[in-house]
Amino acid sequence: MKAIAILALKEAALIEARAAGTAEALEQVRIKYLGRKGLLPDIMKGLKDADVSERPAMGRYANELKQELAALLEKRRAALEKAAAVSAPDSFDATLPGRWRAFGARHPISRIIEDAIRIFDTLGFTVADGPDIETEYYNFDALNTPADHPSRDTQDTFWLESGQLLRTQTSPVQIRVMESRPPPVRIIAPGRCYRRDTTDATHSANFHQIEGLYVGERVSMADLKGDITCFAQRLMGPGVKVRFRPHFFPFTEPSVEYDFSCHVCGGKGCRVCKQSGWIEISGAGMVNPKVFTKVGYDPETVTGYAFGMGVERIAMIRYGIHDIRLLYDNDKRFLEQLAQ
Ligand code: 2NM
Repeated sequence: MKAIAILALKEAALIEARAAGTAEALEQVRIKYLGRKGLLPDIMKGLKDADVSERPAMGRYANELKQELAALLEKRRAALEKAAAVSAPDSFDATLPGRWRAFGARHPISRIIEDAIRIFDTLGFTVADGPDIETEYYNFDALNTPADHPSRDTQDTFWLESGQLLRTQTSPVQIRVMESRPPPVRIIAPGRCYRRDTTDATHSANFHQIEGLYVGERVSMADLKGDITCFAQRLMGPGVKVRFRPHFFPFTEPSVEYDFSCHVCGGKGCRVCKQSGWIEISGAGMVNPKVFTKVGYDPETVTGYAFGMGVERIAMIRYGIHDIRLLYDNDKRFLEQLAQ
C-alpha cells in the first residue's frame, strides 16, 4: 500500500461526511472509517508490512484522516442538530389536515346599509356623509326644529362643552349637501346617530340611520311612495307593500309615518306584526319650504321628498332579532347565526 492511497481515502471519507444528511448517516461514515473494524484501523495494522520509504507519509496521512474526519463529523453533527431545532422534522406533517379557522361575517348593520346603498344606487341615489359632531344649526335650526322643541333638550341630545352636539339624525348631512350644490339632488346619508336614550330592547344611545333626499323640479309624494316601495320589495321581498299614515315633522310638510306590510305573513296578521299585518318603519314627507329657504333653494321652483329609517330596526325586522343589544354584543355565536 502506498501513502497516496491513504490520501485518496481521506478525500473519499471527507466527501461522504459532507454528503451525510442525518445523524445516522454521519455515524455510518464514522464506523466505516474510524470504527474498531473500520478502514483506518486496517491501515494502521498494515503499516508494519508497508515499504519503509512509504511508512512516514502513510503514518502522517492516516493521522490526518483521523483528525480531519473526526473534526468534520463533529461539525456536521452540530449543524444538523441546529437545523433540526429550527424545523423539527415532526413539527410539520404535510399529511395532517389544516387548522380550521372560523370565517368572519359582515355585521347585520353593515349588511343593511350596504344593501340599501346598492338598492338606492339603482334608483339614481349617491351616498353622502358628514360629521358625527354637529352644530345646533345643522342638526336643528336648518331643519326648522323650533327653539323649544323637546328633542333639543339635554335630556334627549348629547351636548358637548363646546356648544356642539352629537347628531341626533343624519339630516344635517342633507342640509350640508343642499348648501353646497344646486338641485337636482338625489342622495342617501347612512351613518351613526346619538340620542340620550336609556338602553332597552329597542333603544340604544348610539344607533344608525339611513336618510334619503330627492330634490328636483316636480318631485312628488307619489315618487316618495314608489321609491320606498321599490326599496321595501328589494330588501324584504317582492310582495311587500308600503302604507303611509299622516304624521308631523318640522322639516317636512306634509309628513307621514310609513309601514311595510309584514314580510312573514304577507299582511294576514301574525306574531311578528302583532296581528296587524303591518310593521312600522319610520317617517318621511315633502321637504318643508322653510328648509329650502335656509339652504338657498327656491321653494317656488323645486320640491323634494325626504325619508328616514332606523338601520337597527330594519335589521331586527329582517333577521327576527328581538333585542337591539344583540347587535352590539359581538357575540360570535349570535353573529354566526346570521352569517351568509
Ligand atoms: C325623517 C323623516 C322625515 C328628513 C328631512 C330632511 C331634510 F334635510 F331634507 F329636511 N332630511 N331628512 C326626514 C324627513 C327624516 O326621519 C324620520
